[in-house]
Amino acid sequence: EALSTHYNNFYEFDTSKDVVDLAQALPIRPWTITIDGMVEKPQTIDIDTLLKQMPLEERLYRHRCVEAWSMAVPWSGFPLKSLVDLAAPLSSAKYIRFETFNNPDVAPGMGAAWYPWPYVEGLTMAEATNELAFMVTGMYGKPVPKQNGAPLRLVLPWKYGFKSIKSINHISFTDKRPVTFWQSLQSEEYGFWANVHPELRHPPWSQASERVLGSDERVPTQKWNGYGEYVAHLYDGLQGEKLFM
Ligand SMILES: Nc1nc2c(c(=O)[nH]1)N[C@H]1C(S)=C(S)[C@@H](COP(=O)(O)O)O[C@H]1N2
Ligand SMILES: [Mo]
Repeated sequence: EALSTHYNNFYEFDTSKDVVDLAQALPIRPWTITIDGMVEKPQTIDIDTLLKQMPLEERLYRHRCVEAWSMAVPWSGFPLKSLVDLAAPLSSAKYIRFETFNNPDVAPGMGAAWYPWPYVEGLTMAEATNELAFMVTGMYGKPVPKQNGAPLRLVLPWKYGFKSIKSINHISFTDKRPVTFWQSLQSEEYGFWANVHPELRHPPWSQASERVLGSDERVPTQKWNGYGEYVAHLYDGLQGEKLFM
């Protein structure tokens, strides 16, 4: 209770409320996504207009959290590559920068000045156009719940879960490597790449094994979260980078 009061004073909202309940305040219609930067077709597009143009499909992916748990999730959505094609990036574009809505009235935690809101993530163009990079609109055969990133989130199954930015409303194509939310907070622990590896991530805790949610099992963690045959080649020539943190 003391801790709860402490956090309530910081955040000025009722932290005893479950995040699932708080998340329901997020309006997800209308919702627009602004696509800009180094593209032939900058645009602000309504989510439903976008979805009509995207090839929707279902995928079952392993999900590996940096806090050493894992699960398999049946997602629905469309390949990020389809959205990249819609934007028609210029050859000068080297990275994509993703940004979340920023509204402390709806998401009171965003009022906390010690976090660099809004949430920002980034990918290289090669990563973004890889067949595994997936834009999610649903899970378990239903629209994705607000607490899980409605109406549009990213899923990158070979990277730690925190790369999977939720509730995206801004996608920029750029020649500068984006500085991600967690990098700007703690660059020693959270890098740009964040690919899953059982041995190489910076401490404080081991990534050698993972707790499988919903069971008492711990299983060994796999490099690239098991997706190496699809993604390992993306990193040829980048061995000098801290690919696994
Ligand atoms: N938009 C947005 N996406 C985000 C985050 C965030 O704060 N905002 N946090 C990331 C981190 S660090 C984690 S651990 C997961 C948390 O998702 P969960 O609450 O569904 O477990 O979302 C990731 N995606
Ligand atoms: Mo996290």
